[in-house]
Amino acid sequence: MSEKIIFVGPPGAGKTTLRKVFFEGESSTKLLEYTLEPTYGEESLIMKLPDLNKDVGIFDLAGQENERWLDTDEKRIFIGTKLILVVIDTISGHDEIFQFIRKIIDLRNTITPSTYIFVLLHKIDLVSEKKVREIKTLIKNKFSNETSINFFFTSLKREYFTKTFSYFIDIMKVCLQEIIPDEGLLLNMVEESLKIIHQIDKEMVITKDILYEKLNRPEKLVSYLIEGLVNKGHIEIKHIENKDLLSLTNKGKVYYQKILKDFSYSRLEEPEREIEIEEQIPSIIGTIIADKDGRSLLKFELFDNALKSFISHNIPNDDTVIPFDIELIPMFISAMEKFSLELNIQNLTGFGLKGSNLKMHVFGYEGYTVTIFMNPNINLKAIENKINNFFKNLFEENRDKFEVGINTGKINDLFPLMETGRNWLIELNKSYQKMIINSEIMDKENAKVLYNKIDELYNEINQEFSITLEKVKKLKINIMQSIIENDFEELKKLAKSAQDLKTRFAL
Ligand SMILES: Nc1nc2c(ncn2[C@@H]2O[C@H](COP(=O)(O)OP(=O)(O)OP(=O)(O)O)[C@@H](O)[C@H]2O)c(=O)[nH]1
Ligand SMILES: [Mg+2]
Repeated sequence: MSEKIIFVGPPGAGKTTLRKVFFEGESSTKLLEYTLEPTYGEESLIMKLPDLNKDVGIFDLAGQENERWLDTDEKRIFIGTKLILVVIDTISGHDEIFQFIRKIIDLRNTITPSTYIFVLLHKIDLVSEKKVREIKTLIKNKFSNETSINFFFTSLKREYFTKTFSYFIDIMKVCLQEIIPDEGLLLNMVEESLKIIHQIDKEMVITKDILYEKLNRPEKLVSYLIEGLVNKGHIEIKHIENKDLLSLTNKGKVYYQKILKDFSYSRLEEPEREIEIEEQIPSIIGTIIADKDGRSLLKFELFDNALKSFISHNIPNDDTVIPFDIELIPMFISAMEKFSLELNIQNLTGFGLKGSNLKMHVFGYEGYTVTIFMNPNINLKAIENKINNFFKNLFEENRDKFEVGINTGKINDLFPLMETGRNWLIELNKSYQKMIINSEIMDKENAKVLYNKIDELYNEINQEFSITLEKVKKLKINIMQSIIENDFEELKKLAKSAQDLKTRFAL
């Protein structure tokens, strides 16, 4: 199986530099120092991901030949591409930027509508923060109705390097989405559910039959989700002339328009946040325990309102915070479980959902599901046993109380457990951090720091040591691959090799 990514953009925007730094292991400092020749025609390479049984072909198109790629029959090159990476220099004029993006959107819409577009507004080191903010606002106004497009602000200068690398990891993840069940599946599911809302919202009033037809999903699944959404007060059903007419309640309307964006990869909703300031996200934020029907019973949080604060968004120009109703998540999970055969899902425990700043994972226990919310970069495997043991004990020791909760809906007896849960979360975070500090485990946060260090290490090695330089390049490529493949064991080995190289050369 192979996927295709195309770099396209005006001449001199930085396409080849980005390609060489992130896919060929070259040093960013070196490439910023010595300008590359403009690209002629098209250059390509293949990134192999054996663990995922996939290859990704990466095509870099010469900016000087854009007429050829965009206005002649050669635009065929875009057909079947999973992702178009549009690289544009942020110092370019607004009109130039928007016209180029518009052109690519139109091209995508006509010849390859399922292709995702990522626009990298590159070299932000050369412009003021004010200019970046201005462009963000303009983009939001101009392109908010477009689908399957995302914008990132990037630079290869040291202070932006790790962030830009993170974007490339995200880009690769999107490119490989279908085959990373851990992160893609539930996201799709939530999106599917939101499509129901979206469809109803679009039509204002719709009969159940037409809705089934339009969504083209198993009828039972859709009706189950509708039932849940009616119970939550987001949808209402009116029975008129033998037809069930669905419409959104006001509550549902406000809610879902925001949420649709919360769980897409869109980062445009965060224009006020500066690129350098990384919000510190705790390793494990909280958990929700629900019964098999998706009714939440109990919530543990690291601190009061921890889940809400990481899952919600500040809406610009309007200080209201619209929280995502996390208690809907167990409902989605339960729906998936009930219809897993129809949806062709085999392994139900271990789903993940990645929002913009957190990731969730579902553990199944007899009669219950436990959803853990965490930092998207953590290495869950390292603490899986601890989590399992804690919940097995919890359910065993409090069986009666949980049963009362399930059977009568009365959960007062469970409340004292919240304190226990919080203390456990605090301890779990501490022990996770300890393992990281002691290098017993690697996680993605760590791996990104390592990647940055290796990119710098290149400069410290004398150019005559060409074999070592090749090793450094290879190391960079391997780290990127292992992050994409979620291979934390391999990352640990790579960290060790990096350390060896560092002690030999960074004297
Ligand atoms: N300041 C700054 N310069 C950059 C950055 N990234 C790339 N450059 C510089 O931009 C110039 C052009 O880079 P290329 O990668 O050759 O541009 P390209 O898009 O491949 O150009 P064509 O091949 O003509 O289409 C080079 O001098 C790079 O060093 C960055 O993040 N910041
Ligand atoms: Mg080039």
